[in-house]
Amino acid sequence: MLSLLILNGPNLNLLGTRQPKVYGKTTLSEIEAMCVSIATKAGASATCVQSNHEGALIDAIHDARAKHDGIVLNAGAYTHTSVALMDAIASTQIPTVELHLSNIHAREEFRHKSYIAPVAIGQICGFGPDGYRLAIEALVAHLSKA
Ligand code: CA2
Repeated sequence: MLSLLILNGPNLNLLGTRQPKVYGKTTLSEIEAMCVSIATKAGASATCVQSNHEGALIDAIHDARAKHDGIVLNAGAYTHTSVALMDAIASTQIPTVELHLSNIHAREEFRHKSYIAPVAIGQICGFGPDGYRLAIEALVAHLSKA
């Protein structure tokens, strides 16, 4: 059975509690429960991890080499700054889907740059929590082809 890591970065633990106009009212726990259910329906398992720390996210990507077949990554603001996260994905070569709740290309200029995009198999953004479903389905389809 395919094993997926759903990895969420800084501040995403606050989902549903602040800035509902930008990020919606759904909590991270609700999103994680949805991911497990969607992965199960797609014939995969999903492990959900969130950290506010860049190094912990890098460790989770390294650990995924031994445990998971693919990653859905919402790196939060580290998307726009972290060469280290980019290098972690590139060096482990784990198929990774970049995911954002908001449409980063329709927001401030600094959010248009993604260090994750060049090493991801694809990017999904702008669909809110439903983006996690799209990302899981796309990742499972990609891994099933491989
Ligand atoms: O749209 C996304 O998913 C983002 O990755 C979210 C990041 C942002 O820096 C990226 O540009 C796009 C921010 C996550 C902050 O999450 C919060 C949730 C609730 C309240 C405040 C922040």
